Parts: sequence; C-alpha cells; structure tokens
Amino acid sequence: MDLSLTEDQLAFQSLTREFLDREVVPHRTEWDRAESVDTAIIAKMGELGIMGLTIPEEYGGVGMDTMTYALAMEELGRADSSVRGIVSVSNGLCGKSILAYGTEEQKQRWLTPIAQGTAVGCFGLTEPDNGSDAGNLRTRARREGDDFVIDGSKVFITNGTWADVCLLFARTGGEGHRGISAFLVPTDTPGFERREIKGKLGLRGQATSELTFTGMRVPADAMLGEEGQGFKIAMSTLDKGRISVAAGCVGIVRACLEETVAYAQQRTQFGRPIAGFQMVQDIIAEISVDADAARLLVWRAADLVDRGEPFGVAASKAKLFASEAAVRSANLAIQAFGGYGFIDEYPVQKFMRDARVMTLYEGTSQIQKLLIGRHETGISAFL
Ligand code: COS
Repeated sequence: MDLSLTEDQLAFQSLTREFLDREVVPHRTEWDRAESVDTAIIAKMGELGIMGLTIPEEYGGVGMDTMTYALAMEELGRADSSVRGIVSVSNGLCGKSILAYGTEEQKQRWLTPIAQGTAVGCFGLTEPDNGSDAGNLRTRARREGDDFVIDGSKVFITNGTWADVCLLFARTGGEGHRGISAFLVPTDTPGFERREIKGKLGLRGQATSELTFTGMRVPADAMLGEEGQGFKIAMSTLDKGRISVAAGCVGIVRACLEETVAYAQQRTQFGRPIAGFQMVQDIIAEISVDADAARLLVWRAADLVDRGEPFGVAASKAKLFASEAAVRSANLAIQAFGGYGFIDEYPVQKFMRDARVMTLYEGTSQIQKLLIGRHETGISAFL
C-alpha cells in the first residue's frame, strides 16, 4: 500500500526488510525455541541505524522522521516481534525520553551508545501491583544528601536482563502521579538485581525481567527531567511507544497475509489449491483489510507527530485497532493453515503467541478505549 512515501522512506524500508530477511527471519524459530535471540543482532541493527532511527546524528542516530520509524517497526514486526520489542524499548521508550528530557551530559552518556546499539536501555514503570494504574507506583526514592536511595521492584521489563541503563520511575514525593520522578540508573549499580521471566506465551526471544532495588544509591544528577515530572515523562513517552507497538502489529498482520497467501496457493485439497476456495479467500480478505486499516491508522498518528500536532488519541486508536487486528489475523491464519498452523514448522503459531501480548502492554486495549472515550466525551472514566 503506497501513500506518497518519500524516496528516503522507501529506501530505508527496503534496506530494513532485506536486512531482516537475511539476519532475523531465518533464525526466529530457533530463537523462539531457545527463549533468546542472539544478542549480536543488536549491534548489527546499530550499524544499520535501526537502534537510533529518530535520534539526531549529533547523538549517534540517523535522524529519521516518525513515519520512517513506523515503516521500520512494521518491517521488524513482520520479521520477529521479539526483535522489534528490543528496538522499541531501547531506542523508543528509553532513548526518546532521554532525547526529550535529558541534560547534555545524560545524552552524551546514554543516548549516543543506545543509538549506536552499543548499549541497551529498558523502561522500568510497571510494578507487581501497579500495571494500568501507573500513577500509584510504589517504588520509593528517598533523598539522602546528594543521593537518592531507591527501594522497590518492577516486573515485565523488556530488555531488563540485557540493559545497561534503566529508565526507572520511582516515588520521590507524596501519593499520586505528581509524586513520581524518573531516574537513569546504570544496571550495574549495587542493589540493582534482575531475574529473567521464562515460560512466556510469546515474545520468547526477548528478555523480559523482574527487577528489584534494595538500598540502591544513585546520585541526584541521575534524575531525568525535574522532580515530580516522572509521570508526564512516562505518559508522553508511551504515547509514542504506542505508535511503535501498533506499527509492529501491522507487520504481524502483513506477515499473516503473506504466509497465508503463499500457503493457500501451494496447498491442495479436493484436487485444487485451497486459495481457490471461497472460505479461504474470506480469511485472506479479512486479513488484507485489517493490514490496510491498521497501517492507515499508524501512518496518520506518525504523520501527526512529524507535523508537530497532538497525536495521543490517534496513537491510542492505532494501538487499539492494530493490536486487536494482529490477534484476529494470526488466529485466522492458523485456521487457513489447519494442523500445520499449530506447529512451529510454520511461523503463524508464533505470530499468534507474539500478537497476544500486544493488547496488554504499553496500555491494554481497555486503557486505550478509556483514553479514546474520555477524548470523545470529555468525561474521565478512570476514577
Ligand atoms: N502526555 C503528557 N502528560 C500527560 C499525558 C500525556 N500523554 N497523559 C497524562 N498526562 C499528565 C496530565 O496532564 C496530568 O497532569 P497534571 O497533574 O499537571 O494535571 C497528569 O499527567 C495526570 O493525567 P491523567 O489525569 O490523565 O492521569 P490518569 O491518572 O487519569 O490516567 C492512565 C492515567 C490510566 C491513562 C495512565 O495511568 C495510563 O496510561 N496507564 C497505562 C500505563 C501503561 O501504559 N503501562 C504500560 C507500561 S509499559 S509496558
């Protein structure tokens, strides 16, 4: 589907696709089985510019626009959502927050290596008892002289096990969202412990971790932005992150379409390719329309970002629709594959397992609906 993309955007899209077809697609099943991607892929993506897509060149990135970022995320989602998640969290949630709120020193120290793929970032917001209700997180940062001492825990943290730096949200003040601040914490800080969560349904190649902080001391200049600004940093960053997840979901839907069409053309039953059966074409048409509709929502949101317009609700709509479409499409693809869709000789079962978390993380479908509903009605249904 083409809608007046620039030559640069098209060139980066095909460069990314060729790279992923060579370096990721042939390995994704083995990485999924092993529950770990080969982390050498991060440095390779760094060399290509994928780890610093929207980061300006002065900080080691390639300074692309958000539309190009969305195109790359679609390609990553088509290839392997585990790899897409590594990029989205390091470059996106962590890198973009540092770019937007960091001091020059913080940018030099963390942003440049993140953009080059020589360091990895993670985003420590979710806690065992606070997922959707992020404003009530409990991790505590207590001021002691020139330092903060942090105690608490985080869960479901993408890249947690590999990360060099954690963008950590902790409570420096009173109750509610205004008491939250953000910190850039090197993961080798004494008191920072991590444990990888195994046995996930999907995104098995990606390190998802539980983090605990015990008497962890960081200097006051590790704070990102101002004291009490943490919740706004998290929310504004997640707005952009939701475009990234949505674009990755478009990639899943496209992969379902490509795989289903190819399979249906070669698989014969009753003496003819199943692609010629009306009910198989029904499945293919449903997936095809979902791919286009989801992509248009993503492109609209990305275009708003690039034009400096408000984009939060557009990002929520894109994330809601694309993530649900990814689950729907993967489910339909398995139906078209029959028994072969249920084994990992073919990738559609992986698309299904990977798609399932997309309606949960970076804001569940229910949270997106409440954000859209509040925008439409002017009434908040959160409380
Ligand atoms: N950008 C910048 N600031 C924002 C913002 C955004 N997108 N959304 C909210 N804020 C600010 C508001 O302006 C408000 O500021 P003031 O205190 O100055 O008035 C403040 O943050 C609180 O906003 P709001 O009242 O909207 O927050 P709520 O507590 O009602 O809602 C929800 C918060 C539920 C929307 C939020 O907690 C959320 O998105 N939860 C999901 C978290 C999530 O996605 N987790 C996944 C983690 S990563 S896997």
